[in-house]
Amino acid sequence: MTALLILNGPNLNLLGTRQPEVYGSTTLADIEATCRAHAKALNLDIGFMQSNHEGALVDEIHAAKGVFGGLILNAGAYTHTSIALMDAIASVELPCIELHLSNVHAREEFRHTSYIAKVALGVICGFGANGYPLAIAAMHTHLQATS
Ligand code: DHK
Repeated sequence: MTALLILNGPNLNLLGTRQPEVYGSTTLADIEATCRAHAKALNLDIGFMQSNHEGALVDEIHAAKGVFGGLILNAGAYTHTSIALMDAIASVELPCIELHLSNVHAREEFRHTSYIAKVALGVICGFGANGYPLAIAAMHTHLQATS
């Protein structure tokens, strides 16, 4: 299946104006456009969504099964708290890349814990908006290798 779902969690709708010194000045709409261009070049279909609500993200992960071959998830602060998201990813058995704009390991201690990493193929963080195309490339390579 050559489609992947890019999910964005709480406060990522504010990218562009939210703490630009941490998250950069690229908006989520800009990131989506970049993702779509990169995916098209790789002949991949993508879904792209953002929600501030944990349950909505869980619902999207459930709905991804059978539709998408992989997930790229920037769960925002839910990364550090959400057993529900971890369980959802484990339940659908889709490969998942955990993504962050900032280098969470160079930040506060509470950002060093990730429930998502426990069920993720790998983690990309610290490369700003460029992490999204990096994650698409990594998932593309993984899906090709496993199909
Ligand atoms: C985004 C958030 O909203 C934070 O809660 C995470 C992540 C880091 C990011 O860097 O993309 O701790």
